[in-house]
Amino acid sequence: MEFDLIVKNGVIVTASEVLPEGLEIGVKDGKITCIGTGLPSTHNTKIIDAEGAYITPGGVDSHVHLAQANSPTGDGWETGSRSAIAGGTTTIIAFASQEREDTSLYPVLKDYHATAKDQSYCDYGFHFILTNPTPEILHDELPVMAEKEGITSVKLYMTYDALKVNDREVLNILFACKALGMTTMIHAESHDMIAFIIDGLERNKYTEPYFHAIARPRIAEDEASYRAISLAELADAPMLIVHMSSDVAVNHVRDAQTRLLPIHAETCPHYLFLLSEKLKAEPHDHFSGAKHVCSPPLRHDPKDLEGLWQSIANGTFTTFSSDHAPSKYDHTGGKKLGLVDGIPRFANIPNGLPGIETRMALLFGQTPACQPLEKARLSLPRFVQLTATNPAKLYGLSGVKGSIAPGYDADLVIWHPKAAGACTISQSMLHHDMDYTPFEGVEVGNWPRFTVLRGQVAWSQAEGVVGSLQAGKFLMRGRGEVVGGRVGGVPRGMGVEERAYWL
Ligand code: DUC
Ligand code: ZN
Ligand code: ZN
Repeated sequence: MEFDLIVKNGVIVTASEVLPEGLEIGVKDGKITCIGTGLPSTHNTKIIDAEGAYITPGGVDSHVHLAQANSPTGDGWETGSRSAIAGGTTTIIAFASQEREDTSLYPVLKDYHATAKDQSYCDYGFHFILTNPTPEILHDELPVMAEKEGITSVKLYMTYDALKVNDREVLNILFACKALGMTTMIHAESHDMIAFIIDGLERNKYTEPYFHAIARPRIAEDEASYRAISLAELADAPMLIVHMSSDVAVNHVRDAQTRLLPIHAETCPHYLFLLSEKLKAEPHDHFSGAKHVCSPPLRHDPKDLEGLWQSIANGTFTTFSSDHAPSKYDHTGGKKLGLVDGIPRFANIPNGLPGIETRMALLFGQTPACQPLEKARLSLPRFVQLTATNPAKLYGLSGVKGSIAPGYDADLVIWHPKAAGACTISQSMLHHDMDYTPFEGVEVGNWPRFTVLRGQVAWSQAEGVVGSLQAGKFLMRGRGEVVGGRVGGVPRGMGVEERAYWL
């Protein structure tokens, strides 16, 4: 066989092991066709010498907001996917969002396809955000989405007036998705607790950005996470709780997983690296805390970070996503919507942080590749599970994305050998269309030297983004895999046959 590409002299990392040094990856027609030694090359074969560096699967970022109507100043597909590829991510799954007045998902999907087509440097898929789950949508449209359109996951919100669904609707969605092998993602924060606290803060004129973190306490995430898990348990349906920020809530996930429920959890870089002090005003800018407004909010205590790092290491988290949800800071349509007649009003600040490009390096920097063993927060295989293999499995891309193995798409991150890639994150080095990064000044021990998308170099740190804007293709996804736990259990306190009476 004549290979199109051979990557030599690397150390391949998979979700289960670090392979012996010196194995070569042979690529033909965009697929990994073999891993071995002494692979034959011809004058047509491109050779990349990894020079002893680690090679990990191209990142799968399964929580990304691009071209969203409610954040018009953030990234669209071109700049968001450019930023992804420059940070080692080769697949993104972004949100096609149903507005309350949308009574069908077909136009939503058509519009979202139109924004992404030929506008992506990396491969992509869509999740639906459901805000109006009518019986027609659940029973007539979702089956078509799953079986014909390749969309096998939905996200729900338990909070926000414009987006929230009630518990009955959550149940309806869980049952419908379970039947179709779709994964239900849920934003778990208690709407009424938060609304009550915001009223009090506004009455008492505590409206600076920092009070966003006071308005959404850990107990609000704790209560909603437990409720979401209980609803999933009643429905016997797999679920992923997105962007978990605090160990208080993650404990419910751990308990559920111990009982073998198919409950999955996601966390994001900002919850592992940043604290709520970032929402306080800088001396020269009383509104600067708005840059760090996201929901759930950054937490107060270094112990919160520590608890989440433990759940990264011990397997509780299934995925590590960016939740790239960008709104420009210095823009009256962005974060400065929260400056009303010059007065800060945190409740008006758009929620969300940019982070699509920094996700991979931030986590890789905490592995033994960049840290002495006693300081490393996670192993290299765990890095691969969280950033690529698990999201690919959970969202129906098994066998195609997220692994370095024959038959998979040749999506690779080739890191710098040893410490050659160490850098300090700064806005000036990034490729998003944003005016800040929340990780300004954070040091990382390495950065992707090359990102390879289906056998083509799309990012070279020496040359920049070298892939094409039309390179990214839409991914028709299959049924999601239950990564942890299993369906078929009996909810706590119920008899084995009870469900049969009401199903
Ligand atoms: N939820 C998200 O998933 N992203 C940004 C803000 C939010 O509430
Ligand atoms: Zn959310
Ligand atoms: Zn999000």
